[in-house]
Amino acid sequence: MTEVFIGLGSNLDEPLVQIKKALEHLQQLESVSFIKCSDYYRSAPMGPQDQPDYINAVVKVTTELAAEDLLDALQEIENQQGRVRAQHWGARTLDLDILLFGNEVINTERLTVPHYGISERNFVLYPLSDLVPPDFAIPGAGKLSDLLNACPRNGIERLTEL
Ligand code: A4P
Ligand code: MG
Repeated sequence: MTEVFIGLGSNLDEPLVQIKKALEHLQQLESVSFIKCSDYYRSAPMGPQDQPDYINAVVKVTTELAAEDLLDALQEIENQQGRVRAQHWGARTLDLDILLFGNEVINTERLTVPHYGISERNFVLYPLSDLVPPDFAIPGAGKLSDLLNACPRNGIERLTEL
């Protein structure tokens, strides 16, 4: 069993609905046990600015799957929810990223884990901090509290009314 953190992001077609639907899809996977989801956050787009704000969250699961098999399952959910790969860092109905896969460091053609943006993205670090203690260590990047201190909030907002 591996403990895995998955990042969720959406900024098209009712993002909040997309995130909730993605969580349902994740819960339906037989090979994945759902543990806990962070709060939802609204964040300004990283990348092209002519796109809507994002809703982001992080979810903690356990799985018996190998990392690339989990990636297959996540990409299938992205596709089910109408993901079209058009522009790099462009608008999307759903993005599911494997942020952490246990303590594993993976560098294959299809997979870089820990996710390459984990240590500097406000929309990853803030939701992650809902799920783990401040001294949580990210392989190769250090303590979560130090990463958070170094990361500009850039207006990220925790959603309270859903
Ligand atoms: N891939 C490699 N490592 C991973 C991993 N750890 N998890 C490969 C998931 N996939 C991984 O991804 C391209 C390829 O990355 C996959 O086929 C997989 O084999 P993609 O989802 O098709 O493309 P992408 O998401 O457009 O590219 P990229 O570089 O992954 O973008 P990001 O890093 O996901 O960023 N702004 C805000 N506020 N919130 C956001 O959530 N998201 C993005 C996308 C841009 N701006 C954002 C947000
Ligand atoms: Mg992605």
